[in-house]
Amino acid sequence: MSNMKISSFEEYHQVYKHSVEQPEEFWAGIADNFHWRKKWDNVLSWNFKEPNVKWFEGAKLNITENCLDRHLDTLGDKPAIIWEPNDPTEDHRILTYKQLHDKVCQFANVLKNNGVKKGDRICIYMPMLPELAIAVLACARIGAIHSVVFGGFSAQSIADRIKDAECALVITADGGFRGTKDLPLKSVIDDALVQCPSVKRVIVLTRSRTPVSMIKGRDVWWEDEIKKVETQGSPVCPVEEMDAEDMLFILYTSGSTGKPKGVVHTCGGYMVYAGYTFANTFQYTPGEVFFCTADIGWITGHSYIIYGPLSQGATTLIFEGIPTYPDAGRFWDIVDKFKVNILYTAPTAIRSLMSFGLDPLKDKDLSSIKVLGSVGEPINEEAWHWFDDHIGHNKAPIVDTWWQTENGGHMITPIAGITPTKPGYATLPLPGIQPVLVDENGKEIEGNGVSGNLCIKFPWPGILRTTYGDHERCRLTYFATYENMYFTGDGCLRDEDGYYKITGRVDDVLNVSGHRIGTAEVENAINMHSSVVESAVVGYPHDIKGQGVYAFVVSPGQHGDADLNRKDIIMTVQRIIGPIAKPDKIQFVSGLPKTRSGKIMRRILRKIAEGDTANLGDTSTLLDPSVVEEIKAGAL
Ligand code: 7RM
Repeated sequence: MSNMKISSFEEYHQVYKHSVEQPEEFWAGIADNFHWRKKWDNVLSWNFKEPNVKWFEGAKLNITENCLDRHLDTLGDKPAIIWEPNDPTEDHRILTYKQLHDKVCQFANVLKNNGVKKGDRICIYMPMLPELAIAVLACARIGAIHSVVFGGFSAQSIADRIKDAECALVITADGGFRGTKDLPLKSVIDDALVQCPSVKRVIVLTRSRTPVSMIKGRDVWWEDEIKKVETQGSPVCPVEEMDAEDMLFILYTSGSTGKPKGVVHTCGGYMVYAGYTFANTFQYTPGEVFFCTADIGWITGHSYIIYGPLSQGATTLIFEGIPTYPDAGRFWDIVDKFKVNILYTAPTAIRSLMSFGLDPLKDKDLSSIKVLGSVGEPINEEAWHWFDDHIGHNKAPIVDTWWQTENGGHMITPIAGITPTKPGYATLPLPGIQPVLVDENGKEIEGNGVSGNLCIKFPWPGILRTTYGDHERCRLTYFATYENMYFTGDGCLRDEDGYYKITGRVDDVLNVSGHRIGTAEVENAINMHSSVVESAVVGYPHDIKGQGVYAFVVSPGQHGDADLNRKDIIMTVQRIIGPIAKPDKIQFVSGLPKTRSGKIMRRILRKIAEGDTANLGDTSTLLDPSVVEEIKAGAL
């Protein structure tokens, strides 16, 4: 399994060169580190025009055989999952590889008993429990396609995702705990399902034992279903033999239009890429404890809580709660308690914890930490240094990993202890990844000390294959802007040494606390409020969240005062999308700055939201330049 790991900077250069000159040979060598029921006939066939990308065609595998079965002989009694509850006084749980294997088999049999077949889509809406990982792996084991929806999404968002994928079954829990909050998960699902006739069955795990309605013929308890398969005898569930290019999962993500896209990953390529990047970036060695603080509802959780670590026989830590509960020392308590060796978190969490000062670090033993990781958004230098000084004690390399839902795994990142780090920089591409910077005309910008739009010019095994149910949308979003390239939507700088620094999105996508949110999505939600005529949403720099959501809203027929109307609009966004998209600032305006052709000039609104009203640039093409003065005067 460790044949994939690069062990020196010199080797990095050699391997990188090989990966560009002989990509098929390179990736076949990586793929040889996994268990295939049948090897591939062809490593790669591709064109970015349609697009049509196929990795390891003809190969047969099951990702859970790679994550579970193949480790049983050597690691059966070693911990696969360590689970830490929200409430520190509740007991933690440890599942060995053997126990996890048995539980996945059991629940896979539950799914089969409930009529689930290969290719069916299953929506999972659960708290951060081992059972969430079990549900995901059970789907993968029988060839069902999981679509995990993050717990912070509303009933409406869940319904949209269930309908888009035509899910047949939902897996949820009665409720969940996060900090001081009780999340009413089943109740949210009940609201969503009013709109979803495709769902015939809901499996409900007990966690919070908040009262829930259980509809006869539709809703069943997880524990009852487990009892049924237990009485049926054998806990084994043979794996479904999957084609490398069969779908593994759908994960919805925001883009510049109003409707989230269902990013599709397939079995073979995704497995290879999640495992390869996990092993290399973090330089994981057997026995280490790996703690990724992301939620399994995001791609980071899919690749670096579940599939990456388990495919490499690692011990992965799942934390149910939040960094600040019961206090801002919680992460450090967990590191201390389980002797965490690798901690992978987000800049927004680091900035939030920084704001509590060094008190929460007192008496916490962080000496187990060997590697630190950052993901989700650009990390500012102040946060980078705080992480380095106070958490890593200047001894743990920080891997600033740049990648996207669509990429499946790390793309541009330091390799811990092997390649150099640089504060604020994702640094160098992993072997197999060919980044390019392009100008507005799609011309490649060569040399160093340059910046442009970041594209990737050659496929890698973890690239998305399509957007569910709408291949044309996949082509238009990622492959049509620049010919023969995958367009990331990110701006990027390549410094004099050839190191990459991601500067942020160049499209209408915000990154709020590491969550991707489309401005059009938020505008649609705001516009659903009865008093609103139109709105424009932009991002502004926010000390903790990275970006905050600033909404300019035309709302003539208000009920009550402006403050109440603001709260009504926020409630509307919470209902339509979920709490993660709530505007931080709402400014009521009498009109939006538009060009004569009716296009909103967001550039001007962005400047005003940033507080940079001194140089708004050319406003002469505006239909009514006077609205700009009004908006400037009322800026929040
Ligand atoms: C993993 C994840 C993707 C977007 C991406 C970037 C931003 C992610 C970094 C980063 C700077 C990083 N997937 N982003 N990681 N920007 N440095 N290390 O977050 O699909 O949810 O978001 O996040 O803009 O395009 S995602």
